[in-house]
Amino acid sequence: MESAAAAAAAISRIGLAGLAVMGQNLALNIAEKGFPISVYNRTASRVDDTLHRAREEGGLPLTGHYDPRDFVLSIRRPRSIIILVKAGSPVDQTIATLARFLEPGDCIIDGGNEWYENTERRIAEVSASGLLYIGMGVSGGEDGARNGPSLMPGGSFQAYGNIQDVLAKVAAQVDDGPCVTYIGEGGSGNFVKMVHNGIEYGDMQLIAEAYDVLKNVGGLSNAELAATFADWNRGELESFLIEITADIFGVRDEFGEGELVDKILDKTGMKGTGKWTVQQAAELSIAAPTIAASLDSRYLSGLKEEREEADRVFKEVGVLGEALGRKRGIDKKALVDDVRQALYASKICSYAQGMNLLRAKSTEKGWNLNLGELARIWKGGCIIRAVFLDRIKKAYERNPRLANLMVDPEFAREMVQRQAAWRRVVGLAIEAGISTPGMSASLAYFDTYRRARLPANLVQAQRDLFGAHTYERVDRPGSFHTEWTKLARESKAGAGSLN
Ligand code: NBP
Repeated sequence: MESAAAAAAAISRIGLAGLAVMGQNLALNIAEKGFPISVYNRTASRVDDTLHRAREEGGLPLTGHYDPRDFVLSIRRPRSIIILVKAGSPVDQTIATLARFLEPGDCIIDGGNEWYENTERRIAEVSASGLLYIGMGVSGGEDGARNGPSLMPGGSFQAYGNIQDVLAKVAAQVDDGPCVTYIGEGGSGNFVKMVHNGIEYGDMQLIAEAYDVLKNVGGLSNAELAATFADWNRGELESFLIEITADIFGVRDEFGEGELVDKILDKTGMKGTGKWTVQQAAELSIAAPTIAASLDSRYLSGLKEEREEADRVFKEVGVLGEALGRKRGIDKKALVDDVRQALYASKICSYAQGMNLLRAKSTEKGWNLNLGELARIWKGGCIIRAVFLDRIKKAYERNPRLANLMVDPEFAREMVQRQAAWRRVVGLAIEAGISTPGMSASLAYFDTYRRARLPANLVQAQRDLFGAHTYERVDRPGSFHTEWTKLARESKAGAGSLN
């Protein structure tokens, strides 16, 4: 009955279809900001839940609809409808359900974690009926959706203009504005969200490694870890992920002794955006070793039973010698300080990789992405929000053509200041048999990128020897090929052996 009245009056400013965790919370956020909203969901009970919450929260301007036609007709034209359903075919099905009632100039905004090419396909499909389309990354989980997410809308600029006022109000607010900006054409909004998630994988892995080293090399207790992360959150590492990590160490287990974190099975789940990021990095020939290491770590974590068996096998053959495990007489305070610095330097490398991936894709697709502006809209609302992002924003403002974040003069200085601590932590972990794939990958990335000469000359020589792939020389132009084997035989015949 609520829906019939709304349909007749067509009063809603915007519509939202898909009322699971994200949709329900974003709808309440939009309503709370004073924009009358119509909501719809395939299963009616979620509409009821949302209406119930809107009433409980003081009568927010939200109308629920059980029929897609009523839902569409209840929205003021040109209509803007956000879809927040499971990515993939549910999005196509939802579009098909709603498109029958939409009119030229109306816009569909998919807020899911969608593969960017699906968005580009849909842009082309709906344009045949005069409909506009936006693929919008939404980050911040349930809490972000309800209280202010980071929003990454890409696609129709005209459609963005129609909802700019709504997005600016519902997004998280930081010192330099709302955490939303028009990202670019096509599927750029989804692509940027995907890389955001890849960077998030990297951040979480680096934090987990810091925890591993502090706990298993330094012997820190959960209480000490909670205090350490809380302290780090007051400095250069201040961020949502560091803050929640501090909180996690303080939560007691309700079923037994100790803290809950120790009772959690060490198997990390994933939904695919990290894998897509690594696949895209490979497609575009962009090195993203820290993000790739975080993905590999999730895969290896999944092999719980195999790891338990390997633990048994290697213990039996005596791998756990004196050198491995906790160090005796370690200076905890010094270790904590070193790990903080290693984490910060590793994080710079990881963001450099994500940003370079975004730039490469932007060049390929002509998206004209503004990297500084992307860093700005990630400062609030999203999972990777951090004080540090303001520094990244400024680095790209100083030099929009910056080849790599690491060579920004400020970041370069910070990395050099931290490199001794960084090397100590990675070295200590290697010696103790504690794997730090993210920190090690970041350090190797730094050490590879900063060297004017690499051993790639030898690889080129090998390629030329077995495949006649040719090589260039450092001292003259052109492409060269050498009869390596023949010359090597000749020189061997005339030379003595090494002894
Ligand atoms: P889910 O990804 O769990 O999807 C559930 C929603 O999809 C329900 O509304 C469900 O309707 C609807 N749906 C499905 Br499943 N199949 C459908 C179909 N064939 N036709 C119509 N509707 C269908 O919801 P979520 O966790 O709220 O996430 C929504 C999107 O936001 C996803 O793309 C997700 O990746 C992304 N995201 C999630 C988070 C997060 O923290 N959860 C964060 C950022 C982005 P029903 O009620 O009728 O089954």
